[in-house]
Amino acid sequence: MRFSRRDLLTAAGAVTLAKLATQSSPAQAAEATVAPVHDHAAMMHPTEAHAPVAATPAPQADTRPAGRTWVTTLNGRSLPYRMVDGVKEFHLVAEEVEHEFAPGTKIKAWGYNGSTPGPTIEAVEGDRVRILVTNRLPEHTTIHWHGILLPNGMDGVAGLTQPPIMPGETWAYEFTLRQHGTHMYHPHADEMVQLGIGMMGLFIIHPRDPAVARVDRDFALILHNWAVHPGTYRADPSVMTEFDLWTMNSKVFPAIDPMVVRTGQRVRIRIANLSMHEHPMHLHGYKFSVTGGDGGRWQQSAWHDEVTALVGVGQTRDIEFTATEPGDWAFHCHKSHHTMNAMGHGIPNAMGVDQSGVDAEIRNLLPGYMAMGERGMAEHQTHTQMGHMPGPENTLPMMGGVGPFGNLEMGGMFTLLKVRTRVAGGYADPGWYDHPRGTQAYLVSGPAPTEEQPKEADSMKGMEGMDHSMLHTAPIE
Ligand SMILES: [Cu+2]
Repeated sequence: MRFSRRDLLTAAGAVTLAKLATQSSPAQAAEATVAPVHDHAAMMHPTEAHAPVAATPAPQADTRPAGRTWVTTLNGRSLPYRMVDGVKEFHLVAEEVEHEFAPGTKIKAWGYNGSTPGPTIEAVEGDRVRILVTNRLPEHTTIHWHGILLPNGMDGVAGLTQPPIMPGETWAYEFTLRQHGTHMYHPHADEMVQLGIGMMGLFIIHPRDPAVARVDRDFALILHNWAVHPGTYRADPSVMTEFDLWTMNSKVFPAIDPMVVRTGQRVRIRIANLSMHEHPMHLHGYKFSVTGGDGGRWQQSAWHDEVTALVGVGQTRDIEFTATEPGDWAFHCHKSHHTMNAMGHGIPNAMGVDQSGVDAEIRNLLPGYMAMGERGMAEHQTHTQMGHMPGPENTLPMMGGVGPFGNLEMGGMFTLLKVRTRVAGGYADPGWYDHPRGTQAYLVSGPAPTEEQPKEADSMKGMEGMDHSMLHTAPIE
């Protein structure tokens, strides 16, 4: 059965009336009577009316057919679609979500279909796609399809190419994909709030011919920054540059999925940046080719070898390499404060300051206080793990990862490329790399004992009963 535009609007009007009938408060009723269903009439698709849309997301099963390498979204998933009259129909629901950056910090964020970032949209060049967007937020929104070539009226800029999508409304965006590459989606309405607190997603368009730009493992992630002030449960959308958390797919190390690959495989990592800072993304152990950006895949003469790819704000970069050298290779932003979690901003610099005696006096006022920072900040993680100097609630330690040889002293934008000669089905995390004999750095000699050495014992004075063995036995998440 086909519906005309008038039928659709009448149906929508009927729904509004039915809702009205069930509402008891006059205020609610008044609000509902101004629901702008008819105001938007001119924005309905002018030629294609389709069946009225139920405000429920598409089926959850993976709908991607075999025959090509689809994207692995770190800590995420791809959005299922259904075929409707030859059109791939996706359904995004903009809504508030419970989000955990890593065990220890949870917030209420805004996202899509229950998560931030929203699920990855994957399609193929030449596809006609229809993306239904239901707004369950307390304010209006839109979605802009960042980098995608489409008719102007599908570009999703509130006030410019469409009225905003009001709470409770479902809108359709429909266009034919004329390119392939790594793209994004995000609101173009109240952006500082909506982007700032988690609304974003990846939109990956694959080449029509699966042999073109083929890889064996294809990873995708979005970089972002968050102002979750210590002890709070919502990101502060008014912050412009001083952020506390730096994330890949809204997670911080050690909660970011590792990228597991087998030796000999061709690997692509698609990096998108919807944060407010540039990120020089650095891969250890390999040089890679930068093969494309949000404008699509570059011709090969434009590729260049790098070990660090700068991903600008609002940009995407694709990097590719063949996995040759096994190991656990770090992949991280090279701005060192972006591999950290919330810090005590504004604390005086204690580097090189002899604090002996001071901490004992402060401890009289603040039991458990320990002076830190004199010889660097690595000791923060140690002290946090030992359970003293607890931070504010709902606040991850500044650094938190633990590896096979102790603390990694990392948080934020840091994860691992795990290359193995054999990998388990489903590319499950293989655990830590077992270094072949003779391929690891080794201890030659230690420091000669000096008068200065007993300092370590001094700084621990008054902290009796702490279990220092935790340093080496802390569980690995
Ligand atoms: Cu960075």
